[in-house]
Amino acid sequence: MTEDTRLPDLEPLWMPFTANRQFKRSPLLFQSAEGMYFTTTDGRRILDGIAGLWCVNAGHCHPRIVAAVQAQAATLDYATAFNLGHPAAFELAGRLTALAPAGLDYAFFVNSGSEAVDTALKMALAYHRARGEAQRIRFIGRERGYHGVGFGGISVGGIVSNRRVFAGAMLPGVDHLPHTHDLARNAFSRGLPAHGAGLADALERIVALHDPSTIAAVIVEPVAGSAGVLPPPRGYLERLRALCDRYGLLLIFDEVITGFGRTGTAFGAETFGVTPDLLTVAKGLTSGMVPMGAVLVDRRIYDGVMTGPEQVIEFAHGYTYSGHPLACAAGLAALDVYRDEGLFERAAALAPAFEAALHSLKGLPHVIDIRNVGLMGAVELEPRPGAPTARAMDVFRHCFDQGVLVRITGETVALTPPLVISEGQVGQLVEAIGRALRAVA
Ligand code: PXG
Repeated sequence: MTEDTRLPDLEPLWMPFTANRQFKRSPLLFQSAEGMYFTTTDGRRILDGIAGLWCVNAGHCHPRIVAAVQAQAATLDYATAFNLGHPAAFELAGRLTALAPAGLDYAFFVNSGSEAVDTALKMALAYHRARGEAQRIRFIGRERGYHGVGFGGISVGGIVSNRRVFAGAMLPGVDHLPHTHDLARNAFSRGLPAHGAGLADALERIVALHDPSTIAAVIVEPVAGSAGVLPPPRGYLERLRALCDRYGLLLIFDEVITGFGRTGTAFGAETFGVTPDLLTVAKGLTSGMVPMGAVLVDRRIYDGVMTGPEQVIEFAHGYTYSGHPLACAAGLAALDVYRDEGLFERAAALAPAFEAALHSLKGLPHVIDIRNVGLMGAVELEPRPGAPTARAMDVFRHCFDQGVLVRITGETVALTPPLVISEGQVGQLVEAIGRALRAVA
């Protein structure tokens, strides 16, 4: 229990993905935010190295997004998206599909990345069934994949600790590709690693094992995010695409993290030149201002599902808050900001300096790998013997004490700053990590 009387009682909140008891003994709370900075309840300014949680791509409290949400809240607070609607939802769908790779011509709105993933999986089943291939019910995910926390998402996901407790209750018929993390061959790669395209060929073995005609879709993150920033080996995504085409499987890219400029273009699909059949987004869609996700869908899939009598619902799926007016207002304003401030181009322009700064940490104590693509970066540490993740947690705390927020996933320190970051601030982030690494050695 906290003794700071300025804070409310912390006990009643069951915190997500948090060691609750430890946190409540030494809480860290934010009071406000602006641009690249948070301010804590005890008045410290913290440079945000992780865009909130890979989402605030336009920087905190961007005035244009704030104004759009405020105006929307005072005009139309809520409108159901079932059999009714409001113009902003249709407008945002048009803006998103225009931004997406050619062919992804439809958008379905949800409220989170987890919902986007489960929606995409259901769309794959609906599409195959509508084509008379109802036996295609299996999904293939990937080890170390993170696809949110719905039952679909944890089933295709490959983060062991997120699955363990629920292992008996997941979707049946799911298999996993091997992950692409290969320290022996790829450590300290700059950008996409050279080795590992052949790991995609495991799909051929998995497909043969289960009979290709039972598989609905393959889902991967173009760059695995939560598993510690694992950029795809050169040629890997192309091979996955070719194999999916060969066996009639849909390819889903989960771009909840890689969407909206993170890799230097609108989507990882564009950066890596591989177009999926379904593409999930969330986070940066509203620059984190209002919860919202979406599935961007190939025209073939939409057309395939639009069958049967016209008065009958074609896809029995949706959420009370699908296309919520506040989320749509935030999404439209965020897309305006990304365009008018050239933030995707800015991310691409800054990426070489980001890469150079990050790789300057090579040689510091216990650094066993450094990875980067666009404005995503990771420094992997050697685990402390007998105390897994403890070293990385110490780095987190040292950085925070220096006024810098980084993200720890396992033994990896991740950086994924707002796209408005300056080169000087990139330097500050990396210097703080460097000092922390020396201090915790
Ligand atoms: N897919 C991907 C690729 C994600 O990264 C989700 C789906 C789920 O989104 P929601 O909105 O349901 O949380 C995510 C979420 C981390 C971290 O630090 C990353 C996420 C969530 C929490 C922590 O790595 N990504």
